[in-house]
Amino acid sequence: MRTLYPEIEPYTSGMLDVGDGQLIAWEVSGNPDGKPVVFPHGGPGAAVSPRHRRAFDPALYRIVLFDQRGSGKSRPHASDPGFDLSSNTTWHLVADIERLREHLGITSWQVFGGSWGSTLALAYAQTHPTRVDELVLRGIFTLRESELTWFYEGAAGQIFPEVWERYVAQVPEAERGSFIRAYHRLLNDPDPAVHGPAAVAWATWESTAITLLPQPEVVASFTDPTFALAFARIENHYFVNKGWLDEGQLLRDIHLIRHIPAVIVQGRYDVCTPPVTAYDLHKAWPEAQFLMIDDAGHSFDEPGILSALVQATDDFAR
Ligand code: STX
Repeated sequence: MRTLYPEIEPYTSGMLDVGDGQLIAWEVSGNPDGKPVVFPHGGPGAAVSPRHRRAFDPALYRIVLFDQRGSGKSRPHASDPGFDLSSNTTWHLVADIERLREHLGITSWQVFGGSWGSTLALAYAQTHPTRVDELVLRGIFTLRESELTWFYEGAAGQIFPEVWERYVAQVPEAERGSFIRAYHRLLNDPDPAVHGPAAVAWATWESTAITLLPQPEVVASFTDPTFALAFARIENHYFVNKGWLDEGQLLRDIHLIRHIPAVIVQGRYDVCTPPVTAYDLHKAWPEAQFLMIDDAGHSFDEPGILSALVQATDDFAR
């Protein structure tokens, strides 16, 4: 089993102005002359963490982490009162990654994304295929209707009924026809007594269901009220808008990137983004290495997932 590389600090960092009043927080760690890799984080609306640097050999990689618009250390933050989500779409994020690449003087790079990060990695690669050296994709999510319905409208609630019940309890009975819709109203209500508990319930549901075994410290970190509000608002905004993607678009357009070396890592017991999507991607893209981890859930930190990811980054660097 492979594990994370030792802790490292960034050797440079900054805030990139991407327009629309948005500043994107970025950092670079590892070897300045190493192989470039960029890490689109999950959610959308989560953030990068120092642990993410450690999926890459710091002697071999130039590791670029950034927080997407409205998330993490980027500013303004989606928890700010009156935050405007209108310039926050999949295609704005794709353009931001290009802007960051140019800002750092990188010709092309590996793209390493899990969960929503896999969605964004696929969208970026299909838009700018010449800029992508390899793809490492984990916990595949393509934002199809069936994927949203599974996790946010009730089916997955049968696996974690006691947590699902708390997600449902936030929504008045008359609005339970679509929880994504109902949460859109709650999360964007200006009253903190309305949006606050809704955000925590949304983030509790998702963070509980992403690990194979209970991880109270994971739930605690993702239900911090400020983190939860940005995470829930941004995710819900993307889901109400179907990610600004045609249904099935990212699988339909695999032909644009089939020549790029890729690894797909999927946990068998991933309740958040269940294996069917990774399997659909594998069928559309048989050239990509497909690894089903039989004893893992969704999270980056599942031991079997992490081992496969580190092995993949090592293999691509050597
Ligand atoms: N959302 C899946 C996703 O990207 C559909 C995701 N879920 N939880 C996370 O990311 C964090 C662990 C990063 C909070």
